[in-house]
Amino acid sequence: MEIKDAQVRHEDLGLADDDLLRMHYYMLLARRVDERCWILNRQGKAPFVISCQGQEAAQVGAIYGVRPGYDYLYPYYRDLAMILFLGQSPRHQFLSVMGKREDPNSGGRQMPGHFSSRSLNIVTASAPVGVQYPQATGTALAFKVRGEDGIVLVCGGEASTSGGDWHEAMNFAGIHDLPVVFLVQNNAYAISVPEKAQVAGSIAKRAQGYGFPGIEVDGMDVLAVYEAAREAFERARRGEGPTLIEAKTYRITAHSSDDDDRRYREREEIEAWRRKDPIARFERYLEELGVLDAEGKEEVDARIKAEVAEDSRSAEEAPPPEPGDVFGPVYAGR
Ligand SMILES: Cc1ncc(C[n+]2csc(CCOP(=O)(O)OP(=O)(O)O)c2C)c(N)n1
Ligand SMILES: [Mg+2]
Repeated sequence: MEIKDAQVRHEDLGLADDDLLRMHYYMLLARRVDERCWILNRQGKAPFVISCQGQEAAQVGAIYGVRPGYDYLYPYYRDLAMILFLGQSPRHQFLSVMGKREDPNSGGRQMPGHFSSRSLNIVTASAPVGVQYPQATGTALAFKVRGEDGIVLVCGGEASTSGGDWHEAMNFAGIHDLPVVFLVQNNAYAISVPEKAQVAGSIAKRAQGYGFPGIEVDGMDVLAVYEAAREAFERARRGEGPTLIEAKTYRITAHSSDDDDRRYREREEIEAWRRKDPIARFERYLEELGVLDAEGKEEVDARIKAEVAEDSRSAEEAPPPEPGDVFGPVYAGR
């Protein structure tokens, strides 16, 4: 299979070198935090891990045009790179996977991947696949009713588009021209179910039936995703309504730490996708530009690894929840 390097060029998008380095930093940070989570899992310290590996370009490319704390994000469980970009720290992620009391998402009571932050406008998902879509659409309606120019980014995997919630949300957003962007991260599998057994036709083309644009984009190219998302956000801010973006990507790891993917996919397939790794691909582009050479790459990786090691260590030392915390914030107090 031919590997194409960044066909979208940053100059055409008005991005400066610093933007490129920032995108690279968050992609690599997400990868290193994710890898550390698997180590914590194998050490018996994190009972469950669900990964973003392979999807970092789709996530950073999309979130880069979101205004933290103003626009809203309805993420799904793989969106670690988005969460880090918006302002949660690696320590927050480690607190979450180890179920610690200080976990900012739920005080250690939810499964990992249920990201939330009031100050960052990240709204937690419920566990059933796809429930975030109508909720996100409701938030977009609120922006419209208030006459504010906020936008909502809502994410899910390709299998979430088989659920009724996705179609209801798409339809409602289309009727009311709501400022919501649907980002489907099509990673080719829903646990063991391959895309061809899960998705009829094209996801991107379905948007046409709901009266708004649907775009298919190379989800391994951070700049291609950035371009598509930025156009979608601008359209939403102009009051012209929703956009659907289908980012074609791949899940490099097993579905979760509870899944044995040797049962349903060939190692060669994973290796072929690893050769298209979105981070390595972007690094080749940056090297070609002269923005990041081998030495610079090593320096940033060493800095990230040190940050990850320190945050992991300090999260490990953090206390577990108290037994009484189980009665904590479930219902609003009087
Ligand atoms: C309604 C519902 N059915 C089944 C599940 C179990 N489940 C969790 S994730 C998942 C796969 C979803 O696949 P996809 O939407 O493609 O996202 P991916 O995990 O591939 O990123 C399934 C079936 C669930 N959480 N909710
Ligand atoms: Mg999938």
